[in-house]
Amino acid sequence: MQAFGADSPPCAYDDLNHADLVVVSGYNPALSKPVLFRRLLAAKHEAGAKLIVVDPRTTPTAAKADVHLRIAPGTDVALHNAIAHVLIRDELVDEEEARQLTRNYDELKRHVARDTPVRASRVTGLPEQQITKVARMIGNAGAALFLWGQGLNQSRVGTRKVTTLLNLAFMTGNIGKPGAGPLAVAGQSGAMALREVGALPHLLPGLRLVSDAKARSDIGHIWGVDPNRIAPQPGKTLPEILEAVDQGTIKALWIIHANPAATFPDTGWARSVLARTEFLVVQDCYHPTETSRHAHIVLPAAQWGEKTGVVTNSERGLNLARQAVPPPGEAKADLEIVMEIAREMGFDRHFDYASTEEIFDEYRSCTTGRPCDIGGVTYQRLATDKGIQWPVPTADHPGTRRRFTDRRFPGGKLALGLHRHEDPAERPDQDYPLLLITGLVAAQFHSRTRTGRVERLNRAVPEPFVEIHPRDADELTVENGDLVEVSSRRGRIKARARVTATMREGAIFVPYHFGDLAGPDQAVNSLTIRSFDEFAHQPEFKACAVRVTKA
Ligand SMILES: Nc1nc2c(c(=O)[nH]1)N[C@H]1C(S)=C(S)[C@@H](COP(=O)(O)OP(=O)(O)OC[C@H]3O[C@@H](n4cnc5c(=O)[nH]c(N)nc54)[C@H](O)[C@@H]3O)O[C@H]1N2
Ligand SMILES: Nc1nc2c(c(=O)[nH]1)N[C@H]1C(S)=C(S)[C@@H](COP(=O)(O)OP(=O)(O)OC[C@H]3O[C@@H](n4cnc5c(=O)[nH]c(N)nc54)[C@H](O)[C@@H]3O)O[C@H]1N2
Ligand SMILES: [Mo]
Repeated sequence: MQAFGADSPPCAYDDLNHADLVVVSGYNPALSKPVLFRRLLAAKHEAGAKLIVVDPRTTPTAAKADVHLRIAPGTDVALHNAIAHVLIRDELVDEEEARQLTRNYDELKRHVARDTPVRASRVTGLPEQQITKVARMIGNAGAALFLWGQGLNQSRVGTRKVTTLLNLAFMTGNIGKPGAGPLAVAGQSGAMALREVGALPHLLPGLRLVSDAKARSDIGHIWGVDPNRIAPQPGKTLPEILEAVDQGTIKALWIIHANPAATFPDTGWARSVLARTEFLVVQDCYHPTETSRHAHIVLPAAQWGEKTGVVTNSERGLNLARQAVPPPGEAKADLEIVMEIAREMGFDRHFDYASTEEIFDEYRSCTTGRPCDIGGVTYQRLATDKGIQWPVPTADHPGTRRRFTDRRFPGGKLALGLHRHEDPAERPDQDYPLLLITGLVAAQFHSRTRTGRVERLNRAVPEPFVEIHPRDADELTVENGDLVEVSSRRGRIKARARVTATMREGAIFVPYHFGDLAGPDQAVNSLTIRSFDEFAHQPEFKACAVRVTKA
């Protein structure tokens, strides 16, 4: 929103097949998005695209890179600014184009004037020649595609990391043409849809802002409710909700489809808050979960194969997912549960839908004239037009592969992010000398409510492990396979050491999937810190100070 003036995903997966250069930053799709990654490797093989990976670890993704920047955790803004510096210094920017595309190119030029690779090298730990080389690869690419993941987002400066990465695409004209631009791949299949339908605290359906009076009036009209009853101020984000429960201003909490007692940072705190909630309802497909354990009422929910609905993927493509099997026992689709409760509360008139198709059709009418206009999409059409990409305003519209080919943006011109590097909230010190990176493994999904039940997956990764560099391990006299204790100012876990040179010195990696139901001393998020991005409220899951000792 800061860069484009609105939530505006420009690219398509197809761009992978047209790029000369793909920059992957803080993202490990070899494990987290294997289908996409196979497509990336195939494109690399067929079209000879080069791959740059920025990651503190030599992940399976980084192992396939032409250039791997093994960056010091949390220092991406310094790297991005130095790359911008070299692009300008080496005259790799078409300045006329950059001024046409962006509103503040000359300000950026001044902003990065002193951000030489030598200076950035001291912050990022990267050789200055490598920074220069990568900048030249970006500057000389015919079409460069930028992909990133939680290594950028999950930081107290996550928005800054991302917008300074976008700078590199915008100043080199890598937008609105095949093979070029920022392709943000969402973590979960419905993440894009959450934004479109308004299921974030600051949004209404059709990518509208609750703070916009016209938006409230439009949506109030469609819903048949008085627009004055739609709150003009954004709702609370998850960290703010838990804070409010802690302070007693929220007394009742209804959690649908989340397990924060395992996945929120500093879970010792989160758990104690949830345990003290005056009235806690948890709606989940499984029980107990780390969260449902604290519930006064558990509502059994159907999961994805047991219900019908539309999902939107990261390239704005819509797919109809049809029910494959009936839900077991008393379980019902979330939607049905929500509607039943709404009716009990007296909102019968507003919740009398007979099918998800009826709801989809109402939602379509919310998108008229909006960037995500899907007026031309019906359940019937989705049976054949699989993955059709919005906007699709009319029935005869073919869908939109990539946006901004006319280079007209929601905010007029693109905005470049002018930011400085700032350290993570916690730095290594004498007591806690190592930096903890958490992330995923291929064999487990999130808090393991599902993958934890699959024997083969559990055999692959049965418990947390700690990746540690041989020199750090030596100093601690820790050997491969040793049981170690990892502790932070907030908690501690026990885990097996994996001594490996794929890890950066001074940092360790622990997969985050394990909560306190996995076993004693396994709740990985008991270590992480409640530090959040200033705009997006993403937790800083990739950097907190820890100590490792032999258990
Ligand atoms: N198997 C499996 N697949 C999944 C999921 C799962 O749980 N299991 N979850 C899904 C979801 S919801 C999501 S959001 C995605 C997440 O997918 P990814 O974003 O690919 O996964 P992560 O492991 O969180 O982080 C990516 C990388 O960021 C690196 N990193 C850490 N700190 C920094 C830094 O400061 N700078 C840079 N440049 N890199 C850094 C880490 O070393 C890590 O390799 O995966 C999705 N896919
Ligand atoms: N340390 C650390 N922590 C992290 C991360 C990290 O990289 N490091 N990654 C973060 C990221 S990117 C994410 S996305 C979060 C994920 O965090 P969560 O969303 O809290 O994790 P899940 O385990 O997916 O929890 C979803 C719950 O919903 C249930 N469920 C599944 N399908 C349905 C359904 O259709 N209806 C209902 N009602 N329930 C359902 C599942 O059984 C599960 O209990 O974790 C975050 N936590
Ligand atoms: Mo995620």
